[in-house]
Amino acid sequence: MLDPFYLIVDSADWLQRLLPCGVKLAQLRVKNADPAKLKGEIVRARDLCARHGAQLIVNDHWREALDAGCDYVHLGQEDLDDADIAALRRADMRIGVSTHDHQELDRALSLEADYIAFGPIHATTAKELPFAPQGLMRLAQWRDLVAGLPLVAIGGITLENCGELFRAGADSVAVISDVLRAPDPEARARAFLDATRAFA
Ligand code: TZP
Ligand code: MG
Repeated sequence: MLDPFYLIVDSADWLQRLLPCGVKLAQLRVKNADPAKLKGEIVRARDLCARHGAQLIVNDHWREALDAGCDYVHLGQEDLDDADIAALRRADMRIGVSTHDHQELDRALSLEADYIAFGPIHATTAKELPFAPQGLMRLAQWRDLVAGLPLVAIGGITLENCGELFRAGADSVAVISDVLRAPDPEARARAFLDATRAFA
C-alpha cells in the first residue's frame, strides 16, 4: 500500500530538505535535464530515499531508473508508448500510471499497473493538461473501477482539500505546489504528514 502523502519534487535538493520531515513516498519529476545531470539527480534521490526509509518513484526516465537500480517508476500514457514494460518487470520494477479517461485506465489496468494516478482533480498550474478538472464524483468512480489497486489523486491538491479526496476513495494524494511553493515548505510537508496519517 502507498503512503497517503505522495510528494512530487523536481530535484534531489528538495528531497534533502523534505525527507527529514518524515516524507516516506516521493517522486522525482525532472523535465528537460541534460543526461549527465539527470543521472546524478536520480542516483542522489535513490540514496537519499534509501537513507530516510522512503520509497522513491522516478517519473518518465525508466531507462535511467533501471540503470540506477531503482524499483519504482511513474509513467504517463506517452511514456507507455516506448517503455519496455517486459524489461521493467524482469527487473522487478513497479510501475505507476497516470490516467485521465476510461481508455487510459483500461490500458493501465491491462498492463497491471501497481497504482493508478487520476487527475487533475482540481485546476493545476504545475502541468498543462488537455483535461478539465475531474472533481470528486469522478474520483469516486475511479475508486470503483480500479477496485483493489492503490489510487493516487493528483492536481490542485492542498492541505485544506485533501481530506475529501480520501473520503472519495483516494489512497494517496500527490502534491507539488502546495508544498514546494509554500512560504515554509518543511512546515507544510509536516502538516500534510499529520493530516494524511489518519487515512493510512
Ligand atoms: N499530473 C496531473 S496534475 C499534475 C501532474 C504532474 C500537477 C500537480 O501539481 P499541483 O501543483 O499539486 O497541482
Ligand atoms: Mg511522463
